[in-house]
Amino acid sequence: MAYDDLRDWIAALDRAGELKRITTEVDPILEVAEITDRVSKMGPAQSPAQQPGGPALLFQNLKGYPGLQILMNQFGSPRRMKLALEVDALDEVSSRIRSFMDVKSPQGILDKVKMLPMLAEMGKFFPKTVSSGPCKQVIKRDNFSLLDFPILQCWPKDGGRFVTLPCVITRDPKTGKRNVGMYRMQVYDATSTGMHWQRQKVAAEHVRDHLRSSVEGKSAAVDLMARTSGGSQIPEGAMPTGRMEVAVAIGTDPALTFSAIVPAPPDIEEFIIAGFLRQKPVELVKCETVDLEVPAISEIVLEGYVQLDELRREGPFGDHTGFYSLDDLYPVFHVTCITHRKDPIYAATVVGKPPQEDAYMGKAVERIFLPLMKLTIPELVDVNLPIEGVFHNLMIVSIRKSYPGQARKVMNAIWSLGQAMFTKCIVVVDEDVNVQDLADVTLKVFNNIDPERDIQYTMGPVDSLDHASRLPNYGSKMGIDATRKWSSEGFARPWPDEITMDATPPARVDGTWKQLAKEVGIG
Ligand SMILES: Cc1cc2nc3c(=O)[nH]c(=O)nc-3n(C[C@H](O)[C@H](O)[C@H](O)COP(=O)(O)O)c2cc1C
Ligand SMILES: [Mn+2]
Repeated sequence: MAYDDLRDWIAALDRAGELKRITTEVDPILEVAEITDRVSKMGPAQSPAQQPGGPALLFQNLKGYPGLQILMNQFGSPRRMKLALEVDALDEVSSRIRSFMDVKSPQGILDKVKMLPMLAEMGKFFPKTVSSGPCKQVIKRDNFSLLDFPILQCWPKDGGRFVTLPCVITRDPKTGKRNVGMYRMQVYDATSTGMHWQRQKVAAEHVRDHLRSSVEGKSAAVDLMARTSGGSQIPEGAMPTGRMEVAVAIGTDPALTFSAIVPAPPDIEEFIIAGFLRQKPVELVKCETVDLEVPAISEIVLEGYVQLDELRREGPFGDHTGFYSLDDLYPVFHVTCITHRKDPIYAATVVGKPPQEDAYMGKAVERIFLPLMKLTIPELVDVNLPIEGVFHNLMIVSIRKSYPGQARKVMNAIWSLGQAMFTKCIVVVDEDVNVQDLADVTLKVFNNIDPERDIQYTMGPVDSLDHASRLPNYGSKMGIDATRKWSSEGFARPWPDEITMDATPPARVDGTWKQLAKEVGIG
């Protein structure tokens, strides 16, 4: 049963004992983030009854914002992430994806009949446009202000207040397809914000497509791209003018919010992904002032545009790397209309030193994408993105190795696979290593490598949040081939056996273990 909207989801969290209401007065400036950070770092040690992540928090008494509420930490634990996607295990989502990928060409009428339920289910993925919805309860075409909402400042050195959980909707000018991406927005004033889509993200490409189509000829387009590398470079020379429309939905059902962070191929609309996850179509309504659609159930909708020739300093911002991301140049979002529900609930998150809420969102992506990664990397067995590796710094993968050099082939495949291109360090192990067990990984990897031989460096795009790369967005990456080396890979020495006790003595020891344990003092 899909969650209808944010309120339905809040009610479900409440029923599951996963929500706490905070009625003490709290300031959206620094305090909400501080409280949420403390709660999100609560773990079994602090509260044995609790799982890691602490509860979701509904702040009901906000300094300066009477009557408004903020929802924080909604995805902030393994259990809530599963609840959000309505599964008992995240692997259920991967199995559903696999079942759609496993479709064979039907051999006869019976096979075709068997496919019908699947086709019927697919019908639920596609969004529906409806004539109106709760997000239109209040429509403000003028006299609106972003400052009417309890937008957070999270960290002391942040450049200001940031919208931290927005679903940013843009349209591909070539195909007309819509994209939903989560890109933070720094509030500049009542009607404008920054738009932090990083250079390699889909909405940034939409901007570039508008720019490309504003010049004549391919060489002019090549020249324009070189001059306007977005983000970190000030464009040299005259820029084409024009606008790109943008709509932002804040506070939706959890499947939709989650779909905005999913690293989907650019041509797949996140509305379809959300429909797949919730098994019910996303309902969309037309915007008032731009040619875009937004989820009808959104708590708050911001409509507006970015100017193609305008960039402004954005940041710094305390980021999920545990460091402030440096300020840089990004487009400016100009708001033309705000619509919202009555007494809107503002949904936000805080990112900073892990673990925080985004860790569990990232872990869900890791599980859900494994079968999709296996499509292009069939030898892949398992993947672990350790939380402290902040997703783009470290990926550990196990493979079923069957030919020389295969670990390096896998690294290169990962570096060319969507947003996995950002991975700064890839560790490849054999399938007998459990990548989820960092102790096992550490033991095997560092025993098994000859660093000079087994480390592969490459250059390419890196995450915009990487503060160590020699240039913004461009730097080096490293892969460690920690698989066992074969003679066909030039390894001429014998390979030692791993230590395991054979069966006979342990069986004898097992038999007398009770007595032995007493003598050792552990029984
Ligand atoms: C809480 C949170 C905040 C994020 N903020 C940004 C951001 O400011 N800029 C950005 O480019 N990506 C950000 N991301 C990652 C993107 O949402 C993610 O890469 C997504 O796949 C982008 O969608 P797209 O592939 O449609 O561009 C954030 C993710 C999360 C979970
Ligand atoms: Mn996308």
